[in-house]
Amino acid sequence: MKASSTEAADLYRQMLRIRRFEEAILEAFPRGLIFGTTHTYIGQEANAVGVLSQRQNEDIVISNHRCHGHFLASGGSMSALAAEMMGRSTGVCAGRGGSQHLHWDNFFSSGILGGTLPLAVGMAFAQKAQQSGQIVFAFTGDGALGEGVVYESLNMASLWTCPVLFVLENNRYAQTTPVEVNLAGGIGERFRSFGIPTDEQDTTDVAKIEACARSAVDHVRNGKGPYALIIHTYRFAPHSRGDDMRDPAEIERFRQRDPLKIQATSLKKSVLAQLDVEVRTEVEDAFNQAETASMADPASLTYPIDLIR
Ligand SMILES: Cc1ncc(C[n+]2csc(CCOP(=O)(O)OP(=O)(O)O)c2C)c(N)n1
Ligand SMILES: [Mg+2]
Repeated sequence: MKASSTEAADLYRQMLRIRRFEEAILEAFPRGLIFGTTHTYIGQEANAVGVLSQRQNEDIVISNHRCHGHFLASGGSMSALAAEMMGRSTGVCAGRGGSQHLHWDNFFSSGILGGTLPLAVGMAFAQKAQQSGQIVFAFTGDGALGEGVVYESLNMASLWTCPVLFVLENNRYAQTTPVEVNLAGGIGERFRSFGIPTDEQDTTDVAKIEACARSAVDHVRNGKGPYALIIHTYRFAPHSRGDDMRDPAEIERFRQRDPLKIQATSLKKSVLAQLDVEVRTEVEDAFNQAETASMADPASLTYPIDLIR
């Protein structure tokens, strides 16, 4: 089924929002505006946007350290995300979580590699028990496949027919380690050995990812149990901010399949120009709002300690 021009433009707009937001984050760092570290989603935008186009309002999304794209594609507020990273009281978690630790509505992220999968499976099991009809989208990277807890989670997800879609974003590196150096066998086999069906795609075409996500989500939503969508992708920016040991020629080669460039080919120049202005304005406004907000109140951090006492 071919997307209408409005749908095609919306997919592009959502990817552009993530791209421009992440670029602004990288620019804000040297200005001393951001606390902690950050992992940008530049180059991987088609995954979040394509997959989460199939999300229904009450569905749950669980993400990892590279979570900004997933958050924005889930409908999260751009200004609250910028504020969170600047430690402001108006941030997603009132400025206490930073780049990696977000909780808003049914969106959760954590920087503990692999640790998000048992959470995802537990939440999916709860949805099944409550017959809520909600499903869980669990985004994870290739590097997390080195964590043992991932396999306990896959086992339980399959055994208990949990409504969870695993989205494995293989950007071919875990920090600076190429996937070939730390992963024996294949990625798909790891899921299939637990009886979890897979779809494996090497693409940055958002329309294609959306179509694959549609069948994957159909499977999960219809009570058939977990499913894994494995997407071979690439990040254009460093792992976090400056740690890049990849061959520049390799990065350049992958830039030829920039998801934004691919999607732009199906849109008119006038539409692209209009979206460019709209998104630039949105990002500028988001950063201005965040920058002028009050800092997080350190006193609010004592809340969990009081609870223990
Ligand atoms: C349990 C744990 N070990 C180590 C780290 C440090 N760490 C942060 S990101 C990362 C690599 C992640 O690689 P991958 O899962 O492929 O995600 P990508 O960064 O490529 O998106 C590591 C080792 C961590 N956050 N958590
Ligand atoms: Mg990776």
